[in-house]
Amino acid sequence: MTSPDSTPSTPADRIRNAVARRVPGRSLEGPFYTDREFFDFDIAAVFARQWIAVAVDAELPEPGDRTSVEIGPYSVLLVRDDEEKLRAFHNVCRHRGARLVEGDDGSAGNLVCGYHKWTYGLDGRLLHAPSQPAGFDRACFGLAPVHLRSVGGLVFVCLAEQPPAGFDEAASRIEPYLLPHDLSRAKVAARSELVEEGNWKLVMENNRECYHCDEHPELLRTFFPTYGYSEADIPLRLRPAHQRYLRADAELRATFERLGLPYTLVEELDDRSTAFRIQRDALDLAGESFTPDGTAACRRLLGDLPTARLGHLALHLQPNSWFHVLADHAIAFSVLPLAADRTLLRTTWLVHPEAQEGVDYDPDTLQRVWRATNEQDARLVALAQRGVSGPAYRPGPYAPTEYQVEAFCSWYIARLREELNR
Ligand code: 3BY
Ligand code: FES
Ligand code: FE
Repeated sequence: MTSPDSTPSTPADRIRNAVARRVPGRSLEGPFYTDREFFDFDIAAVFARQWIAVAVDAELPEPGDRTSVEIGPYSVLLVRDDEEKLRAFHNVCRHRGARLVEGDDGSAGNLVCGYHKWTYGLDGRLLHAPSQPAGFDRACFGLAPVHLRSVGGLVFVCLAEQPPAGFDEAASRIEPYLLPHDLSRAKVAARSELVEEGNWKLVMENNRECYHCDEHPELLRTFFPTYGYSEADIPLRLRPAHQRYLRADAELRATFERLGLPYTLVEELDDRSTAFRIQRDALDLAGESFTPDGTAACRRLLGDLPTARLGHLALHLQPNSWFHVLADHAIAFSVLPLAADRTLLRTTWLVHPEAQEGVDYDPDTLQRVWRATNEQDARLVALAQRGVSGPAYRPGPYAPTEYQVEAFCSWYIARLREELNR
């Protein structure tokens, strides 16, 4: 690789220059979304360093349950051990490196490698390695652990040896909002894995604004399109919706106060490592759920909450997740990079553990709005990817209502700077 003046430049130089050129308030230059070396750097600087949302507790309800998640080139094995504690390991056998658990979820007393049958306990200890010589020390070959934290039933892992500071503090602020919904005991009602034809950052940026929300007719039945607008910037055509929002919001606040539910907006989207936004927010129409008329999609309420009319608790975290937690169900979204131009969006729908499919909820009704919304977003992300991949693309300006997109990009650039200075 040579630069225009023919001095050799390394990938780190190209990334360093692009980071230095980044204009705040504008979208990122093309290579951030298209270039293989930038993608690899994203894995090193973000996905291998930060706390990454990968799953929900409810995906592994019983001891022995296991699942695996791919984070770029890493594969992480999640298991619930005999003490019901969730653990994460690198999904790599300590013999000759075979992938230990392939594919979907399952349950097992032990983890047996499919190659030469090395056998690990659910705590990662190597229990059995056939035909090794006397003196072979099994204690030296346990599975390599990965840091794991469950926050009110949402599972995060960190691949770094030394996780970034601040996560526990953020978790302790987020957890009180989540606990009334009792997500760690909830049941997975549905899951979807959508491969989007775009860079992971385009998926995230798209999630951080409602400037494009006209593309979501199903969602907009109940989701207020004024999300992200400051009072002064609300366009004329959204004023009637805003009036409805103000009324619903006032009523909701009274409910939250009465029930003692935390609801105030916490928005810490600055460049610190653990950046997040959390807020209980009103929904339109019946105000209960993401359905055509806003009424609950599931009759049994999470945590046996006393009313379905709680709007939605919206939680957005850097770098890769968002959640909508309602009275009747919750939806977890995690974004996992596959390649510079391909991204996996995992969506999980949760309901009360005793809610019965076909009796308390219809799975199609439960998923309809966000399946449609995800597909619509995937189309927009693919459009954006095609545009930014061409030579004519230049970074463009964010509108005020896209301030959370800017916050995401500036947080991301801060992570690249950290990595470049390491
Ligand atoms: O999931 C979200 O938070 C949404 C949906 C619409 C725009 N975005 C803010
Ligand atoms: Fe796992 Fe040989 S690679 S037992
Ligand atoms: Fe969208």
